[in-house]
Parts: sequence; structure tokens; C-alpha cells
Amino acid sequence: MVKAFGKLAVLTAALLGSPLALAQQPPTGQPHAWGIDLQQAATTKMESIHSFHEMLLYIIVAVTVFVLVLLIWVVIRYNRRSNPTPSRTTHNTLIEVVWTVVPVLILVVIAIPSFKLLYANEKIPSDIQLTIKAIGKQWYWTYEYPDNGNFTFDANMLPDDQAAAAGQPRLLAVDNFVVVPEDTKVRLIVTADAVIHSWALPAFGVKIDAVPGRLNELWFEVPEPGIYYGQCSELCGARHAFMPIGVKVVTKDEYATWVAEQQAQAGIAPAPADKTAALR
Ligand SMILES: [Cu+2]
Repeated sequence: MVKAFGKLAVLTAALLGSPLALAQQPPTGQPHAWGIDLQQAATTKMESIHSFHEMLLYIIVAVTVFVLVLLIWVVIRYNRRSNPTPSRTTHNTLIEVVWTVVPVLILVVIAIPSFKLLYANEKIPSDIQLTIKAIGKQWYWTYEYPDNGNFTFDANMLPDDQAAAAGQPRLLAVDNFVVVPEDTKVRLIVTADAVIHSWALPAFGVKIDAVPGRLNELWFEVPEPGIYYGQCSELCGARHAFMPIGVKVVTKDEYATWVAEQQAQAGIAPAPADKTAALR
């Protein structure tokens, strides 16, 4: 339904020639001007969040319209002029039972898929193929690749001029991407060094707090190569808004090449049990 509204808005805008006509989703699942709806889903996890969100929207619209109709009816039918002698009813057992039971049922209808989704997204699959560690710092992210010889790098935001030169979006551009292979179950272990941050990537449907002294974990599997952006989502100090998250999903071959480059830079000899071999 949201999508239908979004499409309708874009279509109307195209006909009227307004800037909304430019509101097509960019291919990389990043926020954009005149955007409506959640970010495009890049994982099945995010697709299930989209469906749940749409189901909620139907329920919200139905409840709102029902209450509005009741209000209008009361205003018209029971105002002082049309109803000069008001009823003195104080109790009606049937109505009271109905207005208690129906909302409970609506909440149950919402709660069941909500908990299912929550548990499904929370559970880390047993066949994880790659583990990466993200450490939130003030105010950038450090990444470690323990499965590939434990090379490490920092990801800082690019200033506006460099972002434009690199063809990356302002405030989301990063100097170093988290590179992951496509079609691979990736576990991300998340922690922080001083204050709480949050590693969030809307297109993947993931968000988790980075807490000092604690390891949190999430997982994702992205079928399509591309560049995806997220941001630190827990207020962490002065430059909280300037520690974006950039994930580059590449083919398995490109991933192996990238890992080899990183290992060469770090002076790590590729280990025999290197997990990149298993990925290819
Ligand atoms: Cu932050």
C-alpha cells in the first residue's frame, strides 16, 4: 500500500512536472530527495520488515477511518439541535465487551507476526560463512576480518568535496567500505571502545547497539552486489552524525582479490585455512 501510494505520488508528480518526478529509488538503497516509503530492501530480512510494515499500515488506516466515521456520526447525529433530549444510558455490557475484546484481538493479530519476525531476525544461522567485527569509536568505525588473517582498517566519513569527487553521497561517503561477498551469510560482531554507538543499515534491515565491553551480533546475506549505506544510530557525541557505514557487496572473486590486497598491505601471509577459499 505504501508502495502504491509512493508510485501514485511519483506518477502524479511526473504528470504535474514537480520535483517529485525525480523521486525514483536509487539502485544502491540509500536515502534520496523526495523519498517516500522505507528504503528499498536488499535482503530477505528487510523484505519481511516491509511486509510487516504494510500489514500494520492497513490496520492503522482501518482503525483511523473507523474512529473518524464514528466521530463524524456522533457530531452530526447527536448534536444539541438534532438530539435535544440526550439518552441517559450509562452502561451497555455488550458494547463494553466488544470494545475490549476487539482491540485485544487486533493486538494479538499484530503481535504474532511481530514476534515471529523479531525471533527470525534475531537468530544467527548456524551456517555462517564469514565473520567480521565492527568497533564503534568516536567518531568512526574500525573493522576487523578475523576469518582472513585479522587485517583491520578504519572507516571515516569523506568530507563533502572528496565525497563528490568519489561519486558518493554527502555525509554517507566513506574512505573505506566494509567489503563482503554476495550470497554469503555474514555475521557482524559489534562492540565499541568508549561510548555506545549503533551499527544500522536500513536496506539490510539490521540495527544493533555497539556497547563497550560487550559483543553483540547480527547477520545478513545480500544477493545483489552494490553499495549500501547506513549510519551510527545511537547518539554518541559531537560527531555522531558523521560516522556513516558503507558496505560494498561484491562477487566472490572480487572479494578474494580484495582480501589478498588487504593481506598484502597488512603483511599477512594468506593462511592455509583461509576462509576465502571456501567462499569461492
Ligand atoms: Cu553515534
